Amino acid sequence: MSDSNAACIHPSLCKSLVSWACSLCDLPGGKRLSSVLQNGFPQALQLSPLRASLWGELHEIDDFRKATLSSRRQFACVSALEACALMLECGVEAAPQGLRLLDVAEMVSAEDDTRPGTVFNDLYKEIERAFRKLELLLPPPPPLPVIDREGFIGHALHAVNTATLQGWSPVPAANTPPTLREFYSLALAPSHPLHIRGAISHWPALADPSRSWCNLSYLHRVAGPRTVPIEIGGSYLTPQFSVACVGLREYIATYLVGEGSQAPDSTVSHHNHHYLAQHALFEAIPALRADISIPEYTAVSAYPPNDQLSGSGFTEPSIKAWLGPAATYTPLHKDKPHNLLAQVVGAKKVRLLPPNSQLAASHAAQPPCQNTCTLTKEQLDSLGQCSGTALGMLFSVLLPGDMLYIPPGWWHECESLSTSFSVSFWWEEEQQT
Ligand SMILES: O=C(O)CCC(=O)C(=O)O
Repeated sequence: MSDSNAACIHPSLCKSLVSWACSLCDLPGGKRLSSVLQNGFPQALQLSPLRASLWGELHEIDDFRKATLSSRRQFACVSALEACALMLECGVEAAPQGLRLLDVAEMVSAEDDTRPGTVFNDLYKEIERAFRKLELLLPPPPPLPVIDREGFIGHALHAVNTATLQGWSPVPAANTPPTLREFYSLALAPSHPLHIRGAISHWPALADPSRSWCNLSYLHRVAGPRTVPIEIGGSYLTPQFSVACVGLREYIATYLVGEGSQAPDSTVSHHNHHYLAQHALFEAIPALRADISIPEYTAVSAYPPNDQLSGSGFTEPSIKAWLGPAATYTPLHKDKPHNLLAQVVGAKKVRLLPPNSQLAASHAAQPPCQNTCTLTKEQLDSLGQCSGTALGMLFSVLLPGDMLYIPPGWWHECESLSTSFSVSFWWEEEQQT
C-alpha cells in the first residue's frame, strides 16, 4: 500500500472497538467473537465468515431490524471491526466496502442504546474521509435527470384516480402556513388533521437549486455511496414482505430512473414495490439533514401551560425519510406520536380515518401489528364510495412544499402518485405530572 493510499485509523479507535467486542463475548453465541479476538485485533479475513453467519441468523425472520438484540449487537460490532480491519489492511480503496459495512451495522443496531455511539461515529468519520479521497481519483458519474416539477406534478395529479376518492372529504387546508397559535387551535387542540400548503417551500431541499432533491445527481452525489434499507413487497403484513440493504446509487438508478421507476398501471402494482421507507437517513447523512428544518409546529405543546404555546413538554422529533417511485404504498395504520408529513418531491395521496373508527379497529391485524388495518386499498375505495362521509373518511393530495398534520391515533394510508420523497416528523408530549 502506497502512503497516499493509507487510511488514517487512530490506534485508540481500534482499542475502543476491541473493548466493545470484549463486552459482547458473554452474550449467547458470543464464543465465536471471543475466539477471533484471541490474538489481538482480528483480521478482515477472520471476521468476514463470522459476519456472514450472524447475518444468516438475522435473516431467519423477514425483517432483520426485529431480530434479537443480542444477535443484532454482535453483528454490528463484528461489522465495525471488519470495516476497521479492511481500512488498515487495504487503505482508502476499502472505503466503499467499509461504508457499506457500517451502514448495514447502523441499520441493524439503530435502536440499541448500548452501542458505543462515539466509537461508531468516529469510525464513520475516518472512513468517509477516506471515501472522499478515493472519489477524487475516480471519473465523475454521468449526470442524472432532474425531476421536472411542473410537468411531473401535472402528470401525478392526472394519476389521482378520482374514483378512489369518491365519498372521501378533503382534509381542511390552510393556503398559507398558520401561526403557532392558529395551528394549536385548528389542529392540535381538536386533534384534527390539517393540510398546510407551502409550509416547507423555503427548505433548501426545495428552494436552493444547487441542493434541490428533484435533482437526482445531487442526491446521488450527497447520499449515493450510502447503503439503505429497502422494503420489498406491498405491506409488512404479507408473507412476501422483506427488507434488503441496497446502495442508494443502485436504488436511484434502478427504481427512480430505470425500469423500476415505471409503475405498472395495475391494481396490484403496490404489492411489488421497492420503498426506502421510515429510515433515519438524516442521522446518517448530515448534508441532507442540512437541507431541511424541524417545523416549529413540533414545539407547540398540546397542553399549553398558562396559555404559552411553545414550551418544554415535547420530545425531540424523530425524522424519517420516505423515498420511492410512483405507486409505493403504506397500508392503513395508526401511530402514537404526532406527525407532520412533509412533501419534498412529487405527489402523495393520503387517506385518513378517525381514531375511533370502528371500521378500522374491526379489521386490525393480529398483535404485534394491531396498529395496522388489514383492509386493502381496493376495499377502502369501495367503502368510501358506499359510505365514506358517514365513516368520516378524509383525504389529502400532498404536493411539493406541503405538509400534513396527522394527530396521534388517526389511521392513515399513503400512496405515491409519482416518484416521491417525503419527510416525517414524529413527536410526543412528555408525560404531565
Ligand atoms: O409516506 C408514507 O408512505 C407513510 C408515512 C407514514 O405512514 C407516517 O409518516 O407515519
